[in-house]
Amino acid sequence: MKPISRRALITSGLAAAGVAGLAAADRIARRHGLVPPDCRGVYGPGETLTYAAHRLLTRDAMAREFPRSMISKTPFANEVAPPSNEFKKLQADGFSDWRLSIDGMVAHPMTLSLADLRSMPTHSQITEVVCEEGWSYVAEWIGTPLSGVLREAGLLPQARYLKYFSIQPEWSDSIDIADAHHPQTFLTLGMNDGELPVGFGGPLRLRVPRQLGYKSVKYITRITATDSLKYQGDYAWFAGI
Ligand SMILES: Nc1nc2c(c(=O)[nH]1)N[C@H]1C(S)=C(S)[C@@H](COP(=O)(O)O)O[C@H]1N2
Ligand SMILES: [Mo]
Repeated sequence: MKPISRRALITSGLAAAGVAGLAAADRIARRHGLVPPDCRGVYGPGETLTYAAHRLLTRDAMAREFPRSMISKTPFANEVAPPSNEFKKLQADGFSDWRLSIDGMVAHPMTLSLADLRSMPTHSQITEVVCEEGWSYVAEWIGTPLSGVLREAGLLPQARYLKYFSIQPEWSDSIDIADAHHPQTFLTLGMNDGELPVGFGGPLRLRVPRQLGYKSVKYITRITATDSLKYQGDYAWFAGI
């Protein structure tokens, strides 16, 4: 056999196996309810395979935590749009009027101030923010695990996703209930032993260290629990790392 035709044979064989594999994976994922909201379209089967594999294999795995000595000296804050007048007014009042509302599929919808959140159990983690553009930094994040807040709100068993909203309207996103309950998913109020700087999402940021940086949305104002989701983002909905 000439090398060229041999290579063609292997390539087409792999391609056929790949397609059969993705289709088979898609069927299995559907049977087990492991289908992400962006399962349609050209990348849909690939997204489904990634999501189903993560949920089956690494659902409870922890994001890597670092020693204090590895905290980045000059963490790189992603550029954000200039703050709105609404944000500036809240900032001028020391964020005393900042509120986080929790609604949707919960037994007790709540509206929490930053003081309310500070009175909840406080934890810290030293984890990495990994941007899809290829840069990252390590910082200490201080806050309260989202799972405790969801317990207080009485998250209903039929809820499958949480949508979360920023004071920057274009930065809403969503996670599944596994990540919502993950012990490292924090409502973050502090960073590196101090307040959470505005550049890094202060006064309130959702840290989702099991996923890429874009899921860690800054300036969180609302979380709503739902059983269905349409996803129209530019990036993959599930960005597990
Ligand atoms: N509200 C809001 N959240 C955001 C962003 C943003 O521009 N606005 N950028 C996202 C992206 S793409 C990344 S990689 C991280 C960057 O985090 P950093 O600014 O702390 O570096 O925040 C994410 N959360
Ligand atoms: Mo990013």
